[in-house]
Amino acid sequence: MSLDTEKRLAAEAAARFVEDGMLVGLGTGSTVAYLLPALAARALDLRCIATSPDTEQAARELGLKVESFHGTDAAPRLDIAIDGADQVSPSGWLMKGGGAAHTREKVVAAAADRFVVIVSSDKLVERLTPPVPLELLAYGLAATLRHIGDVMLRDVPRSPDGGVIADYRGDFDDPGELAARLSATVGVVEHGLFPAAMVSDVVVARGEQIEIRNLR
Ligand code: DER
Repeated sequence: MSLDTEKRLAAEAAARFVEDGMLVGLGTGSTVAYLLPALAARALDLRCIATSPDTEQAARELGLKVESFHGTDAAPRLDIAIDGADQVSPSGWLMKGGGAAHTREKVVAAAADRFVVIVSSDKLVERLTPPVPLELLAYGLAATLRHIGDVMLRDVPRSPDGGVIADYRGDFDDPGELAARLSATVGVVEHGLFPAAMVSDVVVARGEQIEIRNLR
């Protein structure tokens, strides 16, 4: 069974969590690319919030209704958000941001009543390891890089919000400790460490088997 098939099966299982009338957060990446047609196929009356221009375009092309999440007129909470991850630790901490969308992904996940993570079995790891994706403010970038230490700019376009994408490469044992340090570093807009407390369920496909881990 290929990893792509596992991604599709996990995405299809999570699409079944979505109910008529929901406001749904759509993540970004190759696993979410399988979620979008699975959601569209359910033909429910949904409103969606996209975490990247790519997801927004793909969702609209499938006939899903996508709303803006900018400004004070946007909905303050979502019923559910569904997204992939680069690594999932045994305790449910996530590493995200391989696709550089982690800031918007975290904002959407934090606004959702339920945050469902969909992964192929290769994403389950014994412990999270570097690199840790970062989004940095362009203003004062050199100073921010000096504060962070072992960091490398990623050769990708800026985020849709103008942030500079980089990766922290230092080793770490405790994701909570590193997350707190990065969050406290001036100039760091957001990092790719997502706490287990943010995650409601992890849907893992292993071959044809679907395992749903409920973390709440
Ligand atoms: O970049 C991201 O945060 C993606 O959501 C990533 O975590 C999962 O990407 P994938 O589904 O392409 O593996």
